[in-house]
Amino acid sequence: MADESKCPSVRLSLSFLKTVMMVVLIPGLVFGGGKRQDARPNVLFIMSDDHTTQAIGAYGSRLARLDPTPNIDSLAKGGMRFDRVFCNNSICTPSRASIITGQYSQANGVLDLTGNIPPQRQYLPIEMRKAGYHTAMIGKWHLKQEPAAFDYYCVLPGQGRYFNPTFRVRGDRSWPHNTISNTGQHSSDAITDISLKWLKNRWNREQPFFLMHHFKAPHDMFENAPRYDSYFEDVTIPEPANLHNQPMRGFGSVASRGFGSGLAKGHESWQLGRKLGIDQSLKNPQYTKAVYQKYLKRYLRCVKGVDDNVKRLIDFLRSAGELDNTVIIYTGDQGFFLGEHDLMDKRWIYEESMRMPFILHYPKVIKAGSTNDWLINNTDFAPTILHIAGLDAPDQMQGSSFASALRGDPRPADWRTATYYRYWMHMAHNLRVPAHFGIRTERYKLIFFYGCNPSGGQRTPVAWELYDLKNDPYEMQNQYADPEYAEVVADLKRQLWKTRADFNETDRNYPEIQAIIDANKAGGK
Ligand SMILES: [Ca+2]
Repeated sequence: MADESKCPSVRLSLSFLKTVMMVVLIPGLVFGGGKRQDARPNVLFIMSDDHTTQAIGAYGSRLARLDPTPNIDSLAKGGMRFDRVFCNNSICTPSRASIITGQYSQANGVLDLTGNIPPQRQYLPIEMRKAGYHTAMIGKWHLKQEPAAFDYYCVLPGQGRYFNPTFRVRGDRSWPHNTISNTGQHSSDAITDISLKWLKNRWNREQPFFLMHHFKAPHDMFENAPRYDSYFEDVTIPEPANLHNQPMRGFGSVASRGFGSGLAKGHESWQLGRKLGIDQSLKNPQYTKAVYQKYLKRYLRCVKGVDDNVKRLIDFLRSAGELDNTVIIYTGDQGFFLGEHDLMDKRWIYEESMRMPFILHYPKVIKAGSTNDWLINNTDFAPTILHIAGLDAPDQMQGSSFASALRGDPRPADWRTATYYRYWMHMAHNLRVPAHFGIRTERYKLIFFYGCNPSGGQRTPVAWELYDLKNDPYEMQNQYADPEYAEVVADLKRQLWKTRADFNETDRNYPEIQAIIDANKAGGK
């Protein structure tokens, strides 16, 4: 059992006082106005795991009519909903690494689930703490090494458990051997209890807080708290238009069509239906429908548990008189497929997986109910949070602050026109997603499937894909070979190679992949 009292105390230092002065001196963006001596706002960063925009009411998808997230929606209603926020690598550990470091995968070294971020490179909490914020990391961490850059941490080991979760904390022994357990609790309730306890008893109120509150839910396999067992029991969950008879001919390419794992019989390398206990004698479409209903209900019950616990955090801040002094961010670590294209899970560059929910509540600065459509990615989160705290991002961060958007400022003239994406884990985990990279602009998405591991190994077909998101928001028609799009393709390729060079995301360290790129740079299927 750990002794939590061993957390290092936080010292008010000269550099902290200097930073308070800087807030007043940095022109253009002054947040704050709380009662304490340090007027900067608290930052509550709430992140769930695999909570996708389709399952958030405020994003207005087919599921919005089920009202799955009234409390998260209330943050959007009183704040700003960001509509074009994307991860650059749609899987847990790499996305979290980009958020903590403000860097793309190759710069922070976390290409896949085996990566880690040591304390000296946990740049976001390092900077926030240095600037006098009281920092805490509570919930799912998934970056393997000790979150030692935070004043306080209480984190799940790896994925953690849905029920009776164990947490790693600071204590007498070395990381990761100090643990506490929350017997009899669901992880969403336990994580929120710990955050509330920290806010009530451990937060030094002379300092603004920076709390990263990370739910485990709704990561698969979804297990909800028993109080939600009957939630949506008698409801038929609306299906996406592209659930059945997928993948259709226009979708994808030889490199992607039929890959991945889905819900339909015959497209389930991950055996989702079997794992959900679906009657194996059923045939499509009844089989697909049965898998879908069970998959979605289990997912949405976990989402409900997240949303109810978000309310507990909001209620506490209100009762403590801190709601107006707190920037509340709600996001998920990536998107997720809920049957679209007959796909499950994430990993793909396609919209449902690449897009992140991002809602920011701060009524002192944001006009209630506003929206934003800048092309933002998860390397921008750290620079933005630092900006809100009155700080410049350190040079090694590759993302850019979008904090000026909160005031409704126009998009800066030099803002990115394309956001980069790369998925490395070729054909992993019986989910059979081939490795690929690409860019998304406001209107288009260009994808290159290179079809191998960093060191070669198993090969799958190589191909390019192009989607025109203005005319085809659900990415049903690959336009790469259409001569009408030839100029668009040429322009996107120029942007792709430039973006890769700008962020040191080239493949010069991976000769097997570079050879495939060189052979297919101009053409491809
Ligand atoms: Ca995740």
